[in-house]
Amino acid sequence: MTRTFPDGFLWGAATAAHQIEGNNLNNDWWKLEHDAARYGVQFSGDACDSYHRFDEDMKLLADAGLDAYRFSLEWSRIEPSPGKFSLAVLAHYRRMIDTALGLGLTPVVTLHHFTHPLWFGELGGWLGPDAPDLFCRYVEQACSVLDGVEWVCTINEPNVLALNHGALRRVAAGEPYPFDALPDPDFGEPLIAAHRAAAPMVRSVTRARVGWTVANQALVAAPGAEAKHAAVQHQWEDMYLDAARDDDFVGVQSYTSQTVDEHGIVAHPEHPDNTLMGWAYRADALGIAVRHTHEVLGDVPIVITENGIATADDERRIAYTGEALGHLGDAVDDGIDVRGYLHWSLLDNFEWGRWEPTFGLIEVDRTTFERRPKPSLAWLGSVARANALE
Ligand code: GCO
Repeated sequence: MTRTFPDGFLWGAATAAHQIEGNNLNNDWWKLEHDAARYGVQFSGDACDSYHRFDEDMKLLADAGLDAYRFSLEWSRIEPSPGKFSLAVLAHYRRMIDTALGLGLTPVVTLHHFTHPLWFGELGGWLGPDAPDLFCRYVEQACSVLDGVEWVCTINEPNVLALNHGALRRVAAGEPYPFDALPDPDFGEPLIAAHRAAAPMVRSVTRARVGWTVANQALVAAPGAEAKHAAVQHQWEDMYLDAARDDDFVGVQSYTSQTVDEHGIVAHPEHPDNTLMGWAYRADALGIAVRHTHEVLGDVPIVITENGIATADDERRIAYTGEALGHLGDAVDDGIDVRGYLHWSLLDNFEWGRWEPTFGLIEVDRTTFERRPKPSLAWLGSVARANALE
């Protein structure tokens, strides 16, 4: 059976600055990697050296037949100290956008992907009184290089950011790391305020469609746990989806699905099929995530801004992605407005404290930085060229 996707559907892959650029010395993740090294947290170090090799990365993507590239700008490079902006770094990101456009890749630009300049944390981070204004001051400068960009994501996974920062706050208060934490609304609220302030700003000075991207956990209620499920779903993702009501699109990011019982989210049980993240192999999660997002947001167009699998077995990556695209196609056939699919990730990269979970369509030698495309890259490229899945 051949399943065709809508005309103009974007096919691409995604990355994030800190996971691939290398040597982001001035952000909170770099500091955390060093502070938490004794717990086994690994260093991003040179990462994939994509700060210098972005053209090679993009060329591999375009040559394979894909037509979109999602990447992020690094706030700590653009604004190394408060209110002081680096024109050279802004010019670097402009070159990235021009390189993408020159290769026929539609750039999908994320303005914030998990990292903050160190000075932002020193001013109180997202709980600081001026956090949304400080973010907007950076966004205003970032907009100066966005001419010709059609898709902008303000903040990546605000819900995961609220989860991580909420957990770190509890650790700083002397509690053990809360592995079962939900996103902390104290962080969610300023993030929502920042998005609501930044989105119209970006829209007014660019021609981009503007939205943000939400980590969707495809939560499913255990029998009898409907009320708990609704409460967890609200705190996990719906409050962030609600904030996208006036946006031009919403990014859906989906990897796995989890059950909610009367106690909360059920941890993934050990299973030989689990991915290198320890997550259950659930290619159907993408369909659940898209349908739930549509239920909450009605006609707001959807872009799949992340979906993929951490595995050392590339055949498995192809199988997972093919299944996920089948579920996505079903949702599209049911009339849900989906504009594109951006696979996570283009490269094997720094998975936030770990190098082992490999999500990439391309392997990277971390001493020579040589790129070695995997069969999944050519496979996804052939889906993109056909705009169809066999
Ligand atoms: C996130 C980020 C990515 C991750 C990916 C796999 O969702 O956490 O957007 O940076 O690497 O999701 O965990």
